Parts: sequence; C-alpha cells; structure tokens
Amino acid sequence: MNNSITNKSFLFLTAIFVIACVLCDYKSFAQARRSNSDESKVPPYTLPDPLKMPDGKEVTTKEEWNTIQRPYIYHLYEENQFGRYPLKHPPLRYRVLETASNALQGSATRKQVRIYLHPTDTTIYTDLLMYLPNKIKRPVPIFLGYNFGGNQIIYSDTAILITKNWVLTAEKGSVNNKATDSSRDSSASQWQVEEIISHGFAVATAYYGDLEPDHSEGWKTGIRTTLKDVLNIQPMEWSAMGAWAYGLSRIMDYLQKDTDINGAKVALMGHSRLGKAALWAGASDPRFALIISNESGEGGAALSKRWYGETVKIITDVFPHWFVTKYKTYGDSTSALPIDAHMLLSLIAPRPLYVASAEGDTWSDPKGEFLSAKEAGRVYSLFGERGIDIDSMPPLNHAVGDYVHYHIRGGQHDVTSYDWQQYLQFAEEKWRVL
Ligand code: GTR
Repeated sequence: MNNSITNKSFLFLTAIFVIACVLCDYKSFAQARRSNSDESKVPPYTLPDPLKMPDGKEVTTKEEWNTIQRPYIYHLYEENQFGRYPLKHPPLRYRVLETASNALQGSATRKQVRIYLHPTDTTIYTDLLMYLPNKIKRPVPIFLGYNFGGNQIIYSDTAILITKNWVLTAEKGSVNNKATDSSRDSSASQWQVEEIISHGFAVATAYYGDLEPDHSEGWKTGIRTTLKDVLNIQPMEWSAMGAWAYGLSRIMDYLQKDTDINGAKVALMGHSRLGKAALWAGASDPRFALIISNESGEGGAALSKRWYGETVKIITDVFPHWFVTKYKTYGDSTSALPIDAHMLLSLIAPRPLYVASAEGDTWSDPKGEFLSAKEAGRVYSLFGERGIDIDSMPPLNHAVGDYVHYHIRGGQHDVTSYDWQQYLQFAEEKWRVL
C-alpha cells in the first residue's frame, strides 16, 4: 500500500517534471522564432566568461590572453559561426584603373584600383574606389568600408565605375539584379565623403558582392567556389560573412602597398550585415587598426543569448548563407552557444573599437550591443586600456567609453552624419592625427 502510493507520487512528479520540461523547451523554441521588443520580457541569460580558460583558470595577463585564450575563442568563432579564415592567399596583383587629382572640386584625388583575387584568372577581382585628401601630406590615414550596391552609390561622381555584378533587388536603381545609372549617389548620406576628406582622412570602398553575391546560392559563383583550390578550402568550410571578411584582408594587402596610405592607420567601418563582416575581419586580421561596428546587430555586436530583436533562429532561416551551418543549430537554444558577441568584440582588443546603435533600430538590439561592448572592456583592461565605465545605456547622442566607444543616436537603422562625426573624432583622438 505504502509502496504503491510512493510509486504513484513518483509517477505523478515525473509527469509534472516532463510536462514542465516540454513547456520550458517549447517556450524557448517558440521564443527563438519570434522576436521580442519588450525589455520587461527579456528572460535571464548567462554569458560565457571570455576570461575563463578551457582549464577553468582565470586569464590575468595579456600574455595568457594572446597565447592561450584568444586563439581558443577565435577557433570557437571559426567552428561555430563564421568558418575557417583562409590563411593562404595568392600574391597581391592589382591594376590602377585610373586616377584624377581634381575630384571633389579639387580637394581630393580619386583612384580606382582593380585587385585580382586569383593568381591567373583576371575575371575574379574587386574594384577599390578611393578618395585621398589633397591638402594632407601623404601617407594618409584611411577609412575603409564595403558598400551595399557598388562603388557608384557612395558619391555623386560620374567617373565612378558601376559594378557589373549581381546586386540586391532592394538596392536603389537595381534592375534585374544589375546596378544602373540611377543607383549613382544613392547612399551618399551614409558615406559623408566630403566630411571625411575635410578631416584629413582618405576613404576607400569596395562592393561586397564582388566577393560573393548576397543570396543563398551566391557561394556557387563567388570566391568560395572560384578560389576553393587556390585557398585549399571547401565552400561549406566557411560562409558568406567569411568570404566578405577575407576580401577586406585582400584590400588591406593593397593598402599596405600603396605609398599614399598610412598602412598602420587603416580604420575599418561596416554597417549592418557589413558591420558583422567588419567585426570578423577585424578579429581575423590584426592589420586593421581601428574597427567600427555601425548597427551590426545579431551575429555582430549584439548579444545572441539576450532575447531581443533579431534571433539566431530568424537570421539563420532568412540568411542561411551568412554563417556556417553549425550556427543554425543554435537557433532553438542559444544557451548551448559557447560564444557570444562580447567575445567577438574582445578579439579586437586592444585596438580601438567603436560600437554604435540607433534608437529606432530595435531589430539590432541597441542594449545588447551596449552590453557586449561594455563586457569586452574586461579584455581591454588586460592591456591597461579603459573600455566603457558606465553600467547603463547612455542618453541619446552621447558617446561614452575610451578604447571601446559606444553611442546610441536618435533615428532609424542607417549611417548618418552624426555617426561619421563621432568616428572621425574617435580616430583623431586615438591616432592623434590633427
Ligand atoms: C536585416 C538583417 C540584419 C541586418 C540588416 C542589414 O535584414 O536581419 O541582421 O544585417 O539586414 O544588413 O541591413
């Protein structure tokens, strides 16, 4: 009798436990598919500690970070999110297509340079557009960033070559996924070319679609296929983000060679998906001396384990090609992810890092970007550099931090003149250029 009661209670409690587990899992499963924009509904989450070594010991010196922990975290990123970053690459080959010293009403020199990515095939290349300030003694520091629709979109200069590659349907002036004349200048407000030049910096851009077209079949015609033998890497061993980041390194090879450019002062800026690629390039290639993430959001600067804005599930469903397939397996349970955005940002330490959000861009989770930037500061302190000292989000339009900087401005998902003013000031301060 007593035994049967015990058995019944045991069965009952087990059933309750199983139902609770199913409901719990269902809850996180359902959550992953939806996006949340209500701060009061963010459930508790635990971040992996970037300073805890695989053997459980705490990292206390920059030597331990550089030799043990950084390679370990970097490898976790290769394995779980972006794929292998090819270390092999063909020797630099390029052709200066044209230069003009009277651009921007005489204040800048325009250069367009074709950088070949394959050792022999001259159809595989990316075109770099550069403006260099005429009044500044060379070599000059430079801002580099990818654009979304071809170099012609960044400025109203009809000499800029229009890309012949596939472009997104959403890009202005895109007809049957080809850029047309009406796409010229369509992204000028996001580039502020004249402002950058007037501050004494050069600016360079390339079209990310030169490396891989941004759609799920893009890998078939992009460098993940065309360079697979040259780089000794199979297309699925890396990702579109990996290919875009790799392209930035090849552009960097060129910038190191160009005697007009100060190769030690190359700032890498990326907006949105191109911000994710910029962070991965910055983590992978130490030659990028300053990194800017403009609203890079999920898969970039925003914490994935925080249920707010875009989720791993949503991003990997909509953009399966951006990351390795393993990243998708965390879609239903981000708690299993061994990494999070603060660790990606930590890989940039001790180089100056700027993370920026916009109030109206809830999809990118501004608070998740702030928290990861703040958390990355712990690694900067190993190098004696200060990150962000405050604990809660700063007011709008108020930059905070030192080696890790952060701001949230009013407005929507975009790059604005306010953003550029902060980036210019940050580079001027950190590089003491003016
Ligand atoms: C969105 C995507 C974001 C962000 C953005 C962009 O559709 O969900 O992660 O990258 O695109 O690149 O504009």
